[in-house]
This record gives sequence, structure tokens and C-alpha cells, in this order.
Amino acid sequence: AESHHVQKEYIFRSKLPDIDIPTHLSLTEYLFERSSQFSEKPLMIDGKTGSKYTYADVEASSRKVAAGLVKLGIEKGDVVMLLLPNCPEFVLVFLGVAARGAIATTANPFCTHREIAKQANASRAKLVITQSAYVDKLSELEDKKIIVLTTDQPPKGYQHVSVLTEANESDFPKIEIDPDETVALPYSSGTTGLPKGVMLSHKNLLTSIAQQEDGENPNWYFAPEDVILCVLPLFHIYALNSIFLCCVRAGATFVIMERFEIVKLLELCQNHRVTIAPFVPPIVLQIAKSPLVSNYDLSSIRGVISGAAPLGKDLEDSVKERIPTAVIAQGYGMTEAGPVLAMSLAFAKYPLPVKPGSCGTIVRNAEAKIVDPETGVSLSYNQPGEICIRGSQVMKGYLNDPESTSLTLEKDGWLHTGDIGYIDQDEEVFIVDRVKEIIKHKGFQVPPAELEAILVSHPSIADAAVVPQMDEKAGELPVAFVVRSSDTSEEEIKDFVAKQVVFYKRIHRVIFTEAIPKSPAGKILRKVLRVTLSEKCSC
Ligand code: 4UU
Repeated sequence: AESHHVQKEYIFRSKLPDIDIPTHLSLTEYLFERSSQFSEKPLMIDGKTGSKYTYADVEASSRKVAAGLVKLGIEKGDVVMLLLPNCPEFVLVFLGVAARGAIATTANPFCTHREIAKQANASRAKLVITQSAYVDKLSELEDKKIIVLTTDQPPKGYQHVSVLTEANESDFPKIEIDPDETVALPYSSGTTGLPKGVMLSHKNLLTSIAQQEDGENPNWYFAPEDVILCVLPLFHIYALNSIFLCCVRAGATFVIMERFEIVKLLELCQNHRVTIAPFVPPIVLQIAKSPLVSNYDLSSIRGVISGAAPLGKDLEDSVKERIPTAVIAQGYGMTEAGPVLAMSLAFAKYPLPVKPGSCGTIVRNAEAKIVDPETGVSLSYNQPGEICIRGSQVMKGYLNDPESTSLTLEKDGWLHTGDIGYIDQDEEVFIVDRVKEIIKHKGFQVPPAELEAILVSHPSIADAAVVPQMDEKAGELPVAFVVRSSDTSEEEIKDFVAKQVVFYKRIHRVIFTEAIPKSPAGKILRKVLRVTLSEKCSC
């Protein structure tokens, strides 16, 4: 319904001025725009082997991969699945896919065959890049002609990724890329329902990187001499964008770590003189608590960023004590938002004062508003409501899902985050709650709808609902409320789910109940269950 009186809209912006963003370029043209200045500098270092890849090496490899993709029959707009842990090939193939005008969909190699099949089938992937240990997980793909390449010794019948990385560069044709074409397709469940392909265009990613790296005073500043630790998984948008892509634009170096392990991490930081350490709260917690930290020289670290989940103030303080040379602050991202909505101005080239607990200031060249989730009314300073964001960095929409898209992304460009927060007088964003379904376990997404669908497929389960339980270490743990139709046990249910999902989606606890509270329209009343759960936890 149209309102007759004009309602005031409170629009929040960065404190930094807007900048010119070259949105006519393709992602790889933009990333390598200034790379001739850094050609012999390392772009990345493989933490496992110490191998260095210079800007010149990586740029050439990306063209080789693009040429190799053409040769394999991968056309513009085709989807390539990267099913890899952090490794140099991830970086080379991602850039090659972008240069080809194809689309990269990324997935956690620890996902189950069922989860991988869902993503590969829904995105109609034509090619998968993985490791030999994971090829068995590809048995249920619909496309029987799908090509699979491995980064290590390929099993019989498969090819090595060198058909891409060592292809003949001169076979690379000139490719016209429209900046609105999709380049990355990460999966996210957004505010509700099952995981969906998030269509990020060249323009979306390029804008997000520019918002962080460009201008006189970059907000998430990397100097060319910076060494950034990449322990966060590249298949998630946080590391993909705010480490890998931002680093390439800035001409800095990043050190690849395959997976988090405290001793290895400390060694890498010390040996490579790491200057920037992007973390998620569970890693921050380990740094704060581990007595090993004091055995290492971490004095090179000038910045520690935490994102993907809330960071408690006490934790922030204790890390400050462990790494006194570093600024510790937050970034706030969401896959659909391209991903960065807010970034602490403590990380700017010319930093501004910030407050603890803030997850940053809205990025430049973007608008934010806070709306009352019930009435949609735009709220002013210090009033909590749903955070909404608008700008060229925001996703195009969900793949083949106009209905979910229209629920999240308004026609006039406003993206609804499902996060509740406020912006204070100093333009700093504070997140206080979440109205969306998603559970965040160690920064990873756990979509309740996915677990609920699995639970009700169990012959002894009549109905089920999954909600988060707060946890110091993991942030949140998925807990299931279950209505039984016949005899079954907590253990049996947990096993049943565990066989079908990646480790971080496992059900932590089962609570048997008579009925799942629902609204008249049949929506699960998650708030009611969260209250029931917190009462059960406190006694
Ligand atoms: C409280 O988590 C991410 C992206 C994180 C990111 C990216 C680039 C952080 C810093 C950066 O530079 O994406 P998703 O899609 O997996 O999850 C999005 C949700 C948000 O909507 C919010 O609920 O994760 C939560 N979240 C946070 N919550 C993200 N960052 C924060 C934060 N504090 N700092």
C-alpha cells in the first residue's frame, strides 16, 4: 500500500568520499591494471612448500588457464566448480575462469557427495577442479560428461590440472566481457531456505574490491610490502574477496595456508613476517588462549581483522594483549552483498578513530539504511533495525530463483541482510541480532531448512526445527527440536544427519518435543524455540 505522507529515509554512507570506480573493466583487467609495477614481486606464497608465484607468473598462468578452458570446450557463461582447499591452483584457476568469461562456483571439499551434487547439478557445472581424494564425491552428478581435473596425481581416467595451467597462452582468444556478466557463483542460503547460487558479476566484485583498495585513502589498505595471511578458506567469499582479490589489486603478497592449525599458523606468521591477519572469531579465540603464542615473534603483524560472526569485546581485548603491534577491528560481510558492507576505518591508509565492538563503517560508493523489520520504516542514528545496503557491489540475484531474489533484493536495489543493527553518531555499525534463519558455526553457514529437510526424511521423525545454541568456541551450534513418530534416539538422529552433511552442519544436540511451534501460516517460530533452548541451557 502506498503511504500518503512522505516518510523520511535516513541514508547512511561512508565517512570517506566516493571515488571513481572503473566498472567498464572486466575483473581480471581491473585486477592486473597496475601489475606491471609489481611483475617480479610475489603475488602468493604457498605456505606448504614455500614456492613463490610472482605477479608476472600468475598473470601468465591466468591466460594459460583461460586458453586451456577454451580448448576443453568451456564456453563463456559456463560454470566451473572449484572443489579445493586453499592452494595455488585455486588462485590460478579462478583468475583463468574469470579471464575466459566463465563462472566459478566454489565449494568446500569437505562437503558430502550429496551436497556437492546439489551444487554442481543446480549450477550445471561443466568442469570440476579438485584433488584426487575427492573425486569419489562426484559420483552423483547429473552431467555424465562433466570433466574432472585434479591438482595432484590424477586417478585412472582423469586428467591433471596442467591441461589448464600449462596450456598454450597463444591459444587465448580475445574475449569481450560485459561487466554485468556473472563471474562468481558462491552458494549461500541468505535470509531463508536452502543454499542458492549468488550471482556476482564482474562489476559487483570489482566494485567491492575498489571500495576496499582504491582511492587516496583505501579503507582496507594493503601496501605493496604487506604480507597477508590466507588461512581462511578461499571457497568462502570473505577470503576470496578481502584477501585474494584485494591483495592482487593492491600488489601485495599473500601466504596460503591449507587449513587452520595453531602451530603452523604461528610459524608462518613469524617466518614470512606476516603483516595482516584476517581471522574469524574462533581463530581469534585460539590466538587469545593458546600459551604457544608467546613463543613466536609476531611483531610484524600490524592488522588483525575479524569477520563472518560477532566478536566479543573481551576477546578483542585479550588479542590486543597477545599482539600489541596490531590494530584489531572488524569487517562485516555477506555473500549477497558482494560481500563487504562495512569495514573498520582503523584499517584505512590514514586511519580514523573507531570504537570496540563496531563492525566497521559502511563502505564508500554505497548507501545503507536501517529499517524497522515489522513496519519497514527507515530509522535514524542509534535505533536498531534491519540493515539494508545498496550499490554496484550487491549481487545480481540468485541463480534461477526469482522468488528468493525478490524476497531479499528490492527492485530499487536495496538488499535486506536479515541482520539487526544500528549505526551510531560516528557512522559506526553495530550488529546486535539476526532475524534470518541462518546459523553461523565458526563463521560457516548452517542453513536450518537444509537440516530440517534431512530430519523429516527420517522414518521416525514427524516434524523438526533447527535453531542455534550459543557457544563460546564455535559461536553457535545447531540444535534440533524433534517430534518423534516412532522410537528413535538422539544418537541415531545425529548419525543420520552427520552422514549427509559437512562436519560443521552436524546436529550438536537433539531435544524431543510434542510439537514444533508454528505461525498460522505454518512458519516455524524460531524465536520461541530459541527462548526454550536458552531456558534449558541455563538450568
Ligand atoms: C557479526 O560471513 C560472510 C562474509 C564475511 C566477511 C567478508 C569480507 C567479513 C569481512 C570481510 O572483509 O558471509 P556469509 O554470507 O557467509 O554470512 C553473512 C552473515 C551476515 O549477514 C552476518 O549475519 O554473517 C554475519 N556476519 C557478522 N556478524 C558477517 N560479518 C559479521 C560481523 N559481526 N563482523
